[in-house]
Amino acid sequence: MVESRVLSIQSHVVHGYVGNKAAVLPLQILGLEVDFINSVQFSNHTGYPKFTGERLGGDALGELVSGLRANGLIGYTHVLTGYIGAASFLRAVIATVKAVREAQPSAVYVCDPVLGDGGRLYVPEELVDIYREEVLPLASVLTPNHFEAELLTRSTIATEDDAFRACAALHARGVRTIVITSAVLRADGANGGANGGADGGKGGGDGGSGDGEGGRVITLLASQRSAGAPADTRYRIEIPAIRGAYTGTGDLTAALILAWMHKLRGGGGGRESGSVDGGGVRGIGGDGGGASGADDDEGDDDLATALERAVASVQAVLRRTHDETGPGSELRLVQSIGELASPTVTLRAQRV
Ligand code: PLP
Ligand code: PXL
Repeated sequence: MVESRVLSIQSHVVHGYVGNKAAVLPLQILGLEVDFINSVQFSNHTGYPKFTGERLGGDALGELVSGLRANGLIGYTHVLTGYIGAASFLRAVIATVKAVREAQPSAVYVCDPVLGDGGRLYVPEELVDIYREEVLPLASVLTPNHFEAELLTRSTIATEDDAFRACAALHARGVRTIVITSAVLRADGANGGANGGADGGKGGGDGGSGDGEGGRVITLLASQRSAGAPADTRYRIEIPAIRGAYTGTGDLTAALILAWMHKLRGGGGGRESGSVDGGGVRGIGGDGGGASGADDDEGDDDLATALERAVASVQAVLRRTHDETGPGSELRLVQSIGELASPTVTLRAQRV
């Protein structure tokens, strides 16, 4: 295969698993070569009562990139970015993506546009417009959550139709693949009703059957636009929520989507990624490839399979974290290496 070289620009935390601490190990486990720049070095994530540490400035990022470029080391096949806390740093990231593309025009940029969640912004508001105007035209793959998709499209998303309308608007800005990682949708209309089947399936501690997560479903929606194709390819995965707030989930999800899209090629602008990794990747997870019950056989099935495997690993990590440590704890990443390497797919992507 074309060997992957990922440049991951994300947070480092001494304790815990967010940013690069959540992304690098899974990428490496899946066989991707990853160079990482730590955009901050904090004692722990910012959800704790206290955190200490330092941020990398935009100029310092530029300096590292100039060193890489001077040695001919900037030809990355992928760039991955997550939480960015300041406009000056975001602008340096934009310059970095452009520098990588100069050396490697086909480089795939996977952008998790971290802005906020549940109606609350946790970056300066000026970042929203920079993402919208300057980052979207560069991004190959975008992984917003529900709120971020709304912010980036200045729309309200209540239904699946709304969500795909937002995806269309993002495609129009130049993004080929959009994965809304955690939409919470009004269950009216055509789908939704079928959720019950996704048997929350967690034995563990809290005796389920009450309300709470009992039937709560998070919906992952994906839309891919290919040049010349008559319509966008759209998928839905309904995911039973696991109780608790697990910081770093989005970072892990984006890294796994990058890795599996690469390993299965197909998505993300992979115009020239010649072949799949050795090692019989298709066999992993035991499904010999008959991806996801989609009724036709477009190459885009690779996206469905990539999403299924990413979700399977994330679910396994969250379930283990929930069962072993209770809600709100750090991801049990190291303990989940098996499920990261060989996800067992149970939740299938439905073609929409
Ligand atoms: N929660 C669950 C249970 C998931 O499976 C996923 C992604 O697969 C997420 C959350 C991702 O959510 P976010 O991107 O908002 O962190
Ligand atoms: O998971 C996103 C993230 C990244 N980086 C830092 C964080 C968080 C979430 O809290 O604190 C430093």
